[in-house]
Amino acid sequence: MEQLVQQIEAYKQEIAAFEAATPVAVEEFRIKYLGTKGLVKTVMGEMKNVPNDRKKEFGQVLNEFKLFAENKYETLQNSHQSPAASQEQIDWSLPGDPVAVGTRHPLSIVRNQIVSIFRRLGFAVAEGPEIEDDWHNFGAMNLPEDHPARDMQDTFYISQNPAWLLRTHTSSVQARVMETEKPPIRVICPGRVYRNETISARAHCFFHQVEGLYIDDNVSFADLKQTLYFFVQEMFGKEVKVRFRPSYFPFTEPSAEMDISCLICGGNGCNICKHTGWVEILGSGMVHPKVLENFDIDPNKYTGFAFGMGVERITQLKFQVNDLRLYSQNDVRFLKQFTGVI
Ligand code: 2NL
Repeated sequence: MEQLVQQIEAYKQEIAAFEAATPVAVEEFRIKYLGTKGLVKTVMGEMKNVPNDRKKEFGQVLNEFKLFAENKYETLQNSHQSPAASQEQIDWSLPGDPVAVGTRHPLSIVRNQIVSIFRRLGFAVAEGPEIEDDWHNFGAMNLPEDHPARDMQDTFYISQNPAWLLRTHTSSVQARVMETEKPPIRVICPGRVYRNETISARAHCFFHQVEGLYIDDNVSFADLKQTLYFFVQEMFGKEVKVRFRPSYFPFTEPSAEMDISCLICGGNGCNICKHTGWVEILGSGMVHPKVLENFDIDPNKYTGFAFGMGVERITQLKFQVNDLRLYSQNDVRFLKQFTGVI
């Protein structure tokens, strides 16, 4: 028994001196001392050879030995769990996980292009609320009380308070600009607008507009034509032809709609231009004197032109999107086609 105790003491010294440079060495320690065939188990097996009256005393020695080995094992393990040690396990040469980058929505692409063309001409960008009152959306724009656009059938009114509505055009934003600023005014207003329409390939209950307004002394219809002609050339190319047709809007007088030569068939006639060779892209006109007066802008001193275009329409012509519903369905097969387009 004395010999056994001496042997255990020697093992303890061996354990105390044990050093592990790698996690593999730590595991070797566990197998050698604490494994099922390890030294601690072997020494414990000696208990049966110890005389009964000394079993208690030897039991204590064994317990202490076991604890000593276990503590050492824990210390070795901890020394290999430090951040420095765990970093050794990372293979820095492995390829990274791919990160999926989204694509810009076609309407955002085209809206940004429109905005950047007008910014180059000195137009500032203005935005405003989508929930409006009757005055900013209709009244200030010279829409009479009995105009069909004011009808419950055509406009979304807020049910809790019918004095509020969802704007039907971004003219309401220009109204707010005229309310707070003096001429010269030169702004474009991009934004979402709402109309109570049954959803189909050609109609939707919301769509996007860019409207423009330029008020100063001596602003003429020639300025309107040249500004919009420049826009078309920048947007669709130098070879595109334009024409203006007389039209009517309550907020402009005179009013004109602008057509461009069909991009699809080059003017020879196709489905898009209904075999006319021309497609309509925007409405415009000289700001109605009543609209100017609504904001205390003297129509004898100042004149202005305004225009409005649908972003969906311009996008349809640029990218041949022929169903309005595609814009809001968020089908990735559609959206992915604009990968890489800025
Ligand atoms: C269209 C036609 C138009 C305007 C919008 C406007 C704004 C003010 C004063 C006068 Cl503040 N007019 N906007 C003028 C003519 C036409 O839009 O077909 N839009 C899609």
